[in-house]
Amino acid sequence: MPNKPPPKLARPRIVRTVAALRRSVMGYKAAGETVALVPTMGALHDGHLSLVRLARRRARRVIVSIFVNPAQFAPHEDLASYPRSFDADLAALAKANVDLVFAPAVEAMYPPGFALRIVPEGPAKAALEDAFRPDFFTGVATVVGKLLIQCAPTIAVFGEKDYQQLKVVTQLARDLDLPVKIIGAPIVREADGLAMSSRNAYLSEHERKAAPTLYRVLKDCAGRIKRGELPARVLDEGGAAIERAGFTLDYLEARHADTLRKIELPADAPIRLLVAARIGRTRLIDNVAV
Ligand code: PAJ
Repeated sequence: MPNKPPPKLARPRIVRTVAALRRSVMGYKAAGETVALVPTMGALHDGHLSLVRLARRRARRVIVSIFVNPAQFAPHEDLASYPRSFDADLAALAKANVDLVFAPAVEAMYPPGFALRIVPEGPAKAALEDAFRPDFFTGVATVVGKLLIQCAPTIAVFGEKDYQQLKVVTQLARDLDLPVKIIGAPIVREADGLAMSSRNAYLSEHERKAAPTLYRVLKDCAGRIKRGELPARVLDEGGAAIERAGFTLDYLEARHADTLRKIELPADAPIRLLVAARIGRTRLIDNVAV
């Protein structure tokens, strides 16, 4: 028997303009197909690909957007050095059976004369990421609002890795009456517990060794709070352990998992612990359920 050739992977269609995107989406919709959108900034890792796999299971057509969104970077942040790996991303997305990759240029997303900002409140003003990156969620809400309107997906998948972002986007879709279901996907981690992130590439060997401390401390704090210890005390000690590992702590907080409001007692469930800390030139975030 002749060997069967390996299954041919259809390359995803690559689309650079909103007009071309709309033509494809209209074709899907005319055929009665459901559409999932997975927004990304590229430099794809297995965390991103887990979102794509979830989307693949939930919709007939999967669109992945790759757009490093200047509007969500502050002037001192890493827009210029943000990792870009379009060819590798495309190969991974072909393997994941993605139908369409929307990769607009900055001018396609923000043409000359562009004059809108979506300024979210509620979960965007929880005094977590917003306290350290004041314009970040305006940039995120503006671009995600545009992407949801452009792609008109049935569902859109976001990672719990960016837990506050997931809440902001859920609220955005609700407040704008967008007919899309926002789905949260669990955090994918390296073997040693470090949450996968495009920014992990910035870590030196030494910093990379220290980085799993964040997850270790989160898990330890979650266990102690679950057993009834007071969150304030547990988190104080956790914060100190994170700083001993070489980090500068931005925050380590216990919040209500749905509303992000501050909680004081272990009984204020469900609780989510969220952390942000800097090591060298890299800022890492992570979170766990209690
Ligand atoms: P980016 O950092 O590329 O992440 C894209 C999506 O992947 C987000 O929903 C993020 O939460 C998810 N993700 C990242 N690391 C993950 C991990 N380890 N496990 C599970 N999911 C993970 O987040 C953004 O881009 C941007 O802000 C964007 C939403 C695209 C708007 O510009």
